[in-house]
Amino acid sequence: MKKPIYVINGPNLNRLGKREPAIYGKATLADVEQYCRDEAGDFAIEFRQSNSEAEIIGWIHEAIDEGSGIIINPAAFTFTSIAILDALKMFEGPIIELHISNIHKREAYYHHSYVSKVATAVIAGLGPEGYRTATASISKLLQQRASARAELTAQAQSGRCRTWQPAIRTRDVQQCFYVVCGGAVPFVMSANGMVRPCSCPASN
Ligand code: DHK
Repeated sequence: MKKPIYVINGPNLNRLGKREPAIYGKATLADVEQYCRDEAGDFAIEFRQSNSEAEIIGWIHEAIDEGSGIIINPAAFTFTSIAILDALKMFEGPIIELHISNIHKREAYYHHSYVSKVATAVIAGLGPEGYRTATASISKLLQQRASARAELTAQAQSGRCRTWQPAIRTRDVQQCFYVVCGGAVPFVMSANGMVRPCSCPASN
């Protein structure tokens, strides 16, 4: 069973649709939730919104154990919360930071994001449609990672990766996949069957 994608929304987004429609559009939070469900393919969606920093951190912790990917619109906490950054650092899957408005075109206090330090990607300025783009992108990324891991496991089990010791093989595949490379397909199979990870020191 595939783990769900968590879509976490920060403060004031419960007022979406009524809140500054010139900036945030007329779509409601329920509308953008449906956009995510429309684009999620065979991934389930855990869609949450809170005006509480502690509650958002609790959901990130939940996603660490139960989730495959995180889409987060931290709203104003983007620019204030090291606590949310620290929580996201513990998440091993892809993280997409999402903003309805283009924060870089707005007031200076919207320019420095703590979350961007740990995000796999940042989407800003596409309006409520950004939720569709983020969901389609993260589910594609997760599928790519799953097929890369399946390919690597097949290679490892087929014994073609002569450079990997069985014990190391399992650990390094896991480690490289999440920590070092973080890309969709982190490894290249060379002609002699050797698996050459990007720049993973563990592979040497
Ligand atoms: C939402 C907010 O609430 C603001 O604090 C951010 C973000 C922008 C958005 O564009 O989705 O600055």
